[in-house]
Amino acid sequence: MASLRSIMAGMAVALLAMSLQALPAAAHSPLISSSPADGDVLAAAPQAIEMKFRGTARLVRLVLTGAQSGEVTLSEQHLMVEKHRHTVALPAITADEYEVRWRALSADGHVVKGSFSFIVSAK
Ligand SMILES: [Cu+2]
Repeated sequence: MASLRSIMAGMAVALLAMSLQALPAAAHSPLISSSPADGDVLAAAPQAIEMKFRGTARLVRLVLTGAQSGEVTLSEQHLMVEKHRHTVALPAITADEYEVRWRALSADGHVVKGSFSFIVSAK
């Protein structure tokens, strides 16, 4: 039969595991998904970039760079708006390999950042 001490130790481990899982979820707003997604190869240029965060987040920086075409100038309307799902309209972009580098503020003020890439293939 399990001793009281080992039951208590087991409960402590379970509680610790739960708190470790719960903390980042409550604290940060990581990116859950994007469209285009990382590694996507598209037959046509996307008209927007969509980014979905776990919680709400404010985009503070989003840079779209084409390997051949260079940095794409974007409107700044999407910046500093607190949302769960951000849609950033794009101008017409050419066939190229693109990287999106972004930085955002979680609702708790913590910074989250990352990058993803996609390809717009030539017709
Ligand atoms: Cu946080």
